[in-house]
Amino acid sequence: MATRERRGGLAAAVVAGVLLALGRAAVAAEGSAGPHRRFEYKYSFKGPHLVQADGTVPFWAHTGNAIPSADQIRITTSLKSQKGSVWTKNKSIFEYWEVEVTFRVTGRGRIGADGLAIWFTEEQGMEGPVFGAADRWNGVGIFFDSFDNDGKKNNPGVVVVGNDGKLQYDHQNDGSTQALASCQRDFRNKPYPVRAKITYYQKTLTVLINNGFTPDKEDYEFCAKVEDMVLPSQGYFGISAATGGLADDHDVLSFLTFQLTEPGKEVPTLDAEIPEKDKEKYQEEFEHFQQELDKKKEEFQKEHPDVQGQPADDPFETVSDRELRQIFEGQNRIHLEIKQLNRQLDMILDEQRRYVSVVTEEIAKRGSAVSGQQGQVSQQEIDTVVKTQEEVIKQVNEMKNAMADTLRLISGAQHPGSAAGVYETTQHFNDIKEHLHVVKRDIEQLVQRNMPSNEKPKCPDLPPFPSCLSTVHFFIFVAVQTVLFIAYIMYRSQQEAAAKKFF
Ligand SMILES: [Ca+2]
Ligand SMILES: [Ca+2]
Repeated sequence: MATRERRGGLAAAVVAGVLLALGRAAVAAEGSAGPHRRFEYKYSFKGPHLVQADGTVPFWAHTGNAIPSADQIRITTSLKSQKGSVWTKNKSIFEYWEVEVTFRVTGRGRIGADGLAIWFTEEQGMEGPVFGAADRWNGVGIFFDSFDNDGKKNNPGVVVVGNDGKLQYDHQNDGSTQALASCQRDFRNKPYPVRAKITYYQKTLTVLINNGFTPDKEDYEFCAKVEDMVLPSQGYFGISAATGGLADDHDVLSFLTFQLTEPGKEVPTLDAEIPEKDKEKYQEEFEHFQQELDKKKEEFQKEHPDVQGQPADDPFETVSDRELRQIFEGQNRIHLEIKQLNRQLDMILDEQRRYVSVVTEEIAKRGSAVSGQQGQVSQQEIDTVVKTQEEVIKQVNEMKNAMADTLRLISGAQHPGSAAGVYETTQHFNDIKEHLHVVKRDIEQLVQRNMPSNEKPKCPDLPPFPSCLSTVHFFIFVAVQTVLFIAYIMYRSQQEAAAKKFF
């Protein structure tokens, strides 16, 4: 009982240790690499009160067919040849940034057009031929291209195109000749809004896409990455869309911008902007407040001596407290990971279910559309299949028999004293018997030859043979044969014994 408890304790300690290590690793990873991220409300929009009374969006300018409403901006409606765009009114003044754009591209057609573009450019590209925005831009455009202009069956897709202000967009090839990176994603008609997270940090542009299959906002997948990318240090954020002969609704639900700063290069906070004099005043006030609070605390403790040492008052955590907290955090992380895996599994299952239903439908359709002739063909096919199967079974049976024979032989070899051995011994006996018979016959013949044909054999009367064979000779011969035989048998049994050692 005691050992079991100790073992249980040991296991718990090991688990705790692993979790602790995980927690520490996570904390370390978080602390070292991540940039400082600050929300920039002047470069963002989001519902539910997106539009002002005069129909404009604060800090944003919209053009073309774009229609802002309370909870989204419809950049184009699903009508032919529409163009629209929305741009920040001010240039950003930060080097690195991250934008999270939530949008929906919906249309009744199996194919839609033209697509949607997210921009960071030196100038606002208010109107033009590139997804509703101006060509020859200086900066980067991330294009969600619905329509397959070059017929390579790679749309809808996401393409990143950089431009220094001189390049003309290769519309006929879906920008594939100019793409810095791309990925194929179907972003049209999804159950939940599609999300794009575009990060420009340390000269690397990364595009992550949330496919809109789940309501989980953080369910991003990697799409594209461009390294050593030089973008204008200041620029406008924008989003544009266009329709052609085919048309989709292009709705943007939110555009959130964050400023990214490298660790150690944090932006001057409000602290630095406060004048030194005010700062001193605030500091004084704060200290005064602190003293008051301490006094009150002491008074309270005097009045209630039984309520002592509340943990909330303790600003330091003990080693065990910290470890417990880290274990808790590690567990939370594991829990989240498991949840994510579960979600991915659900998605895969969902896809599979859809494939199965599509295949079933297809089969059903074919079954109903096809005439009896096709039915005969399928009957023939079934017959062929049955025949092949019978053939296979026959061959398998043959193989089985051959296998059984082989097995029998092997077992015979493994037990040489049994059937095969007995058979061989009998054969030898017979051989010897035959030999003996032959010898006997020869002797008889010899005897007869040495006798005169007319005389009756009178064995005792005959003078002793000077010939080659006498009775003594005969017996010696038989004795030699017997000795040889016994020797053979002994040799054989020895060999068997030796062979058995190997089995
Ligand atoms: Ca296209
Ligand atoms: Ca294409």
